[in-house]
Amino acid sequence: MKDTQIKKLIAAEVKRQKSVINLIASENIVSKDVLEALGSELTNKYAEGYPGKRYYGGNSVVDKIESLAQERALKAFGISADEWHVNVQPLSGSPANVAVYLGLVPKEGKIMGMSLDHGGHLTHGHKVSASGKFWTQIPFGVDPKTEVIDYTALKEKAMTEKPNIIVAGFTAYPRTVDFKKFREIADACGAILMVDMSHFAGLVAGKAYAMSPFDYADIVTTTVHKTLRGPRSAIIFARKDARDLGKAIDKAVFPGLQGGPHLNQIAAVAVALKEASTPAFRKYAAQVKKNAHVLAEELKNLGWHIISGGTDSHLVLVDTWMNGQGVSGKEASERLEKIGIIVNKNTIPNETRSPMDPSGIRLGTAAETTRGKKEKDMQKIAGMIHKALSKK
Ligand code: DSN
Repeated sequence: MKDTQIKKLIAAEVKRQKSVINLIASENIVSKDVLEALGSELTNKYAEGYPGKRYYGGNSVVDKIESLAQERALKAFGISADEWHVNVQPLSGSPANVAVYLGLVPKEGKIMGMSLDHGGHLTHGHKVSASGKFWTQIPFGVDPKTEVIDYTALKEKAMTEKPNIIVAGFTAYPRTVDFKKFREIADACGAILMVDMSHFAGLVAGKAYAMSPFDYADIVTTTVHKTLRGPRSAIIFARKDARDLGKAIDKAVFPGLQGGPHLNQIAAVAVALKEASTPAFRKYAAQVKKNAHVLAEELKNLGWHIISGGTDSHLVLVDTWMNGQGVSGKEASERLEKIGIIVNKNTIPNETRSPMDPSGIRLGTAAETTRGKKEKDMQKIAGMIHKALSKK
């Protein structure tokens, strides 16, 4: 690279990444093949439209790439083109979710999504996101005692509010989401059921998540760069039936929200999806979950409040503040960074502090499991976390 400034900064970031224990639940470490596709000449191509229906010439190769990414997306999740439509163009998770609302929820309609401080995502209808500015969020949350989703309260609210769409999914909820219950509630109130599986998509592909959202949802969205271990990107799946949801989604992605697809990114998605369809990936997904379980149990045994009492996924939410007996999430994250452990501060259910200095931290095992870490390593890491957070 001739640009020595950027070259040096990339080298510095690679060095930083290699020198830390990465417990950011939404990050991972992609393969060299994924990087190669991302850095390819495919970035030079404009191809507004979809395979076979483009607004530019010269698409003989990129049409094949996009179609292959679609086929591999179906294969990775064990579903078929007879039942599911796939759009691989969303640039990332937030535009993917907003495209779903743009396509399927009328102006000023209602999005029922988990509150941010209970583990939901900004694009599940929070007021600072486009999803909460153009549509109205009907929030749901967790039971204050068990810290797991309160399905009874959710159903009551859904029946009263009659949302247009219900979003099952999270960024900071460690437990299995019961898609069957969500389906029953969506049917009872007449809503579309969307699952945002961004965080646990790798566990679904690797058959390590307790349920498959594809057995219940109308729409499934996912980012590709978390447990699925691909490039920063997203995919929308729409169930094929008389409603033709896929057609509305395609129109919402382009021309509704985006311009030309990023074909280098789509090629990298295809590479990652092929990797996620292998027996090795299945082993990886199982290990991600085992590692998170050990991390949660160890920290719990060391006296920390683990939200919901544990985890069923790659994610552990730790209350570090513990009503003033511990340290805030910001302080915890800073102390951990000093000893080379990278986490993110996070709100916890019924948060009493501010999002910039909340009560907890979120941990995830996807990246360190890619590096080959096992249960024993997690015990050691839990000890390091405990020591750093207990210092007076
Ligand atoms: N910011 C991502 C996460 O960390 O969960 C979701 O967009």
